[in-house]
Amino acid sequence: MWILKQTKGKKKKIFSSQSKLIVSQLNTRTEQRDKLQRIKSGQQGWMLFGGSAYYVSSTTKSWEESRNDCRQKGADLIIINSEEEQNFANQLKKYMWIGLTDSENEGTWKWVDGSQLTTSYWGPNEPNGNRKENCGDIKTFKTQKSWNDEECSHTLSWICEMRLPL
Ligand code: MMA
Ligand code: CA
Repeated sequence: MWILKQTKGKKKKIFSSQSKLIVSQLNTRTEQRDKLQRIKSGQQGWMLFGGSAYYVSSTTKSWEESRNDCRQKGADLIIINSEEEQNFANQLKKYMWIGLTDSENEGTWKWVDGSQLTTSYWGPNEPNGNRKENCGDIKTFKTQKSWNDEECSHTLSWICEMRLPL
């Protein structure tokens, strides 16, 4: 809504606080749209696969710090919920953190969105770290069963996943 303000006999048009809020919400939405557009166009180094965008780091960090980086990008560590997605991640041929942890309850592996692990792709003899290794990574990527449990403080590359709006 416009408001007409009378200042020293002069009529002045100003925005009401409600209008200002709408303008700022529109600016936020415009920024979000443009950011998504840059991600979808491949300009930002994200790869598109099956309705998500993926980002593979070029540096290494602990699992927690890797996760923080993903979240700061509006994403999270990858959640692998299909064979296609597992194969996609493997062919990147990188030893890297994924969004799996059993830190909360030893032996109960969960994805970063809180969902239970259904189909798993543990490498031979993995997971083997018991209470010492509570974070998941892709390690033996030459075979489909590539996951390993690792000490969370270990520094590795990581892969973020951002679900894209339909
Ligand atoms: C490393 C470490 C473990 C993994 C073994 C497999 C020596 O430890 O990555 O998590 O299980 O290698 O050989
Ligand atoms: Ca292990």
